Formats: sequence, C-alpha cells, structure tokens
Amino acid sequence: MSDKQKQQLYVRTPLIESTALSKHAPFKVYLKLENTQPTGSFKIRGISNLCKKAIEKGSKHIVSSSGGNAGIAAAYAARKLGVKATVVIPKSTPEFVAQKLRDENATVEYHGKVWDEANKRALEIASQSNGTIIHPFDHPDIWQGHSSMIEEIADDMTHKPDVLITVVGGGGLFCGVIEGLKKVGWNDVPVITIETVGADCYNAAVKKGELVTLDDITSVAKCLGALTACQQALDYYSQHEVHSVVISDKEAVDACLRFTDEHRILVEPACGAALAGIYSNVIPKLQEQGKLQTVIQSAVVIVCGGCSITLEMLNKYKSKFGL
Ligand code: PLV
Repeated sequence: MSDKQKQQLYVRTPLIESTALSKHAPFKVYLKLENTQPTGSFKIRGISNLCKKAIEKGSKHIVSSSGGNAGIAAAYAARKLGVKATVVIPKSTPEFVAQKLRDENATVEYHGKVWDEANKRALEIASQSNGTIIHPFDHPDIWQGHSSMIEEIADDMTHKPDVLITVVGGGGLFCGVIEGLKKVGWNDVPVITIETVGADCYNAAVKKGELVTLDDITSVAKCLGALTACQQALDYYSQHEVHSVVISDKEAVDACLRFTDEHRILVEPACGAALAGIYSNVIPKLQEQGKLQTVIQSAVVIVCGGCSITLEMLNKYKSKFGL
C-alpha cells in the first residue's frame, strides 16, 4: 500500500453535549458532528474505505452517482488518492454542488430527475471506461467505514446512550450505525430512523416487510432521495430495536432553522430530519404510543451534515413552509 493510500481521509468528529437541544427534551442530547468532516458530511467515512479498496485492486477511475454528498466524498477521496473521478448527479442537484465537485477535480455529468436515474448512467460510464462504480450507500465497505463513527462515540461517552437518532436515505448510514453498535457491544441501544414524507422508502419497506420502490422523490430533503432502500437496512430492522419515523418537510426545515440559530451550524434538510427527532418531540411521541419502552436519559443525534444548502436556500424553504 502506498503512503497516499495509508492516509486517513476522514477525521474524528466532535461529540458534544448540547445544552440548547437538551432544553427541548426531558433528557440530555448529544450531537455527533459529522458536518465537520472535510467533505461536509459523514459520507467520507464509508466512501473513502470503498475507494481505497478499489484503488488497492488497481482501479484508476472512480465513478460515483450521487445526490451530492457521496459524490463530493468520492471526488475528494479520488483526488487525495491520485485517481480520476466522474460523478453523475440528478438534475435536482444545485449548480453550486456541481462546482464543489469540479473543485475536487471531478468530471461532472447531470443525468435524470432522481438519484436512481443518475445511478444507471454512472453504471454505463463505469462499464465503458473501465471505471469502478462507487455506490453511495449499498456496499459492506461503506457500512464498515460509517461504523467508525459509533466506535468514536463509544470512546467519548462515559456511559451508554439510551437511544440513537439517525436519518435514512438508501440506508448506508443506518447499516453503518448498526454495525458500529454491534462492534462496541451496544446491541441493546434502540435506533430511531427518520425520513421525510416523499423520501420515505425505508418506512414503506418496514411497513410492508419487503423493499418498496417509490414513484418519485417529492421531499425537499433530496439527499434522502433514494427510491429504494438497501436490503441490508431492511434485514437489520428485524435484528435490532429500530423505530422508523416519518416527519414532514416543514419539520425538517424548521429544525434546520432552529439549529442554525441555536448552534450556528448550517445543515441541509436531510440532516434537519435527524434534528427534528428532538425539535418535533419524536421520542415522547413514540413513548406515548408505547413503542419506545426504555427510560431515556440521554440521546445521541447523528448530525450527518451535507453541502446542498446555502442561507439563501434555507430562507426560500422558510418562506415556502410559512415558518
Ligand atoms: N445522500 C446520498 C444519496 O442521495 C448522496 O448521494 O449524497 N444525510 C446526508 C447529508 C446525505 O447526503 C445522505 C445520502 C444521507 C443523510 C442518507 O444516507 P444513506 O443514503 O446512507 O441512508 C440520494
């Protein structure tokens, strides 16, 4: 392995106790600040792991399909590891995100309305150019990479948290969380998975007991916008205590606005959805429904981050939802 390949591309992120968010809950809220990764989201953990393995096997060209953040992670990893990157993004991705990809030296192609269509094009490019496809969420090396965030949390906390809150797009983050919990022996820590209405393929799958493909992504949380979740995420549902919750776009945007004021951190609605777990009282609501039976004294929220947001966009969402 070359020195380039040995370098760690993700950073150990802070875990902080949030007095501001704890004021909204009858328990202590801890935040795992994945927005502080060099690429702005947790994605670099899993994607860099997968890219390194591909390059070790001789790959010279990384091809990624992405709603944005997985692509930025793949482009960053490719640049640092000295190989070429092509990223296919759906047309819903803002131009400034395409520019961020170009800033990482990636070739960018817009294709399709949603991520699933961009992914088909990425598969074509990879087969035509002898490139390696880097899936944004459905690969064991991605989950293994993401699981490192739970190992860090276990190292940093003096006690086991009573619940963990995360979002689900295609389920890569969630699978990483479950694998991390297994690794640190926290098999009994319940996980709350949050999605927004119109990007809720995981909730649809757990309700039906099989994978469901949505017709379209209508949520503003485009980065949660996989039409179908990965099978492993559904399999983990029956192996771990998981509570799948769907919130509105308005709640996700409201959480982004409040978080910006209270923590001075700007995140996209995909991440606002996790924060809505606190701001929209998801835990007390689950308890009222008798669904979360344990006493909750502490909760960890995975602040997954994301680059697809500007103050101007957040203000537009604010007006759109009458906030
Ligand atoms: N975003 C993917 C899929 O988009 C991407 O290509 O970047 N939070 C943020 C900020 C994200 O960007 C994503 C995924 C998620 C959460 C959900 O992660 P997942 O897909 O592993 O469940 C269409």
